[in-house]
Amino acid sequence: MAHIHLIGVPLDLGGGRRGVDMGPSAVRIAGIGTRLTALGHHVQDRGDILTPTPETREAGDPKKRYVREIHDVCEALYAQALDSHAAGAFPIVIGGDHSLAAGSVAASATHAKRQGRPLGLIWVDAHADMNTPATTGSGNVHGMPLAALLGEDPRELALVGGYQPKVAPGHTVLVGIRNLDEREKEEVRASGVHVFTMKDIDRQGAASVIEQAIEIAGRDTAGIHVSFDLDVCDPAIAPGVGTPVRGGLNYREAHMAMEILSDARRIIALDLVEVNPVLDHQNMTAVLAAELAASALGQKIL
Ligand code: 4U7
Ligand code: MN
Ligand code: MN
Ligand code: MN
Repeated sequence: MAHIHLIGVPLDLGGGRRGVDMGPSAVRIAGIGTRLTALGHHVQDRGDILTPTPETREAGDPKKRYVREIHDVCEALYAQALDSHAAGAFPIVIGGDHSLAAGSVAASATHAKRQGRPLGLIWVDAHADMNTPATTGSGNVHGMPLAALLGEDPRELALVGGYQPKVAPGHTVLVGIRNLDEREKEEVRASGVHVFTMKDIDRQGAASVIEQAIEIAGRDTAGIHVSFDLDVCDPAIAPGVGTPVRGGLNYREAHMAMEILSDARRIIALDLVEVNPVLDHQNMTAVLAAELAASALGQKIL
């Protein structure tokens, strides 16, 4: 049984559509805490990281909107999540937009480094989030956190925790990808990360793909951080996201991915991001997020 720390990050500065700041509340209301407690885990809700609203700030550089504020939130999250790791707890970070991963993954990377080994990262998303201020069309920082974790841009996010990079491309795996910007495609190809697109999942099956992802991210690493963007799921089961893309994981594929990750016993942290209650139907995307957390933490069908 695990000690689980829930950390809410009502960050709504990295995306283009308002509402993801309500994600942490929605996922709590969907019962994430009681679902995990029912599995026998000890669950402690650490509350929310204080986050400014966009209406009270200036966006600044149009190629990396609100990056200073996002940096500050990521540093605070870094400290909180690192605290959880140091206490032997398993942090579940509930977003909030995906730019928060520059803080949560940094904490997992530091925790791994303290054990003398690198971090494995599985990025489950319809998008690659590997834009930089030089390649972005939108200027939205939630399209950039993986670039920051692998490299040096946007530098405000790359430097969270005081060092860079956080992860090596050889230990980084993208799963479920189906929507890349043209210039972002070049970045992804040049980076050397392992990519399993939706086409790979269609051809090889979700089980095989997730098993390969665990093998790659788990090899010689201290553990695996899973950063799960709900938009990887098909909009039919996850309508409450800011950037829906057709042709995503179905209900069982999403759960099976989490079940296989749980069985492998290598995950050390989980992000659940981009839940947007304003665009949702009867909180179904938040309920899905809460259910997926339970599957990732040991809920068995039988
Ligand atoms: B998410 C996008 F242009 N690539 O950069 C961009 F298509 O965290 C989308 O995965 C980014 O939800 C999506 O703005 C970010 C766009
Ligand atoms: Mn994302
Ligand atoms: Mn996405
Ligand atoms: Mn700093």
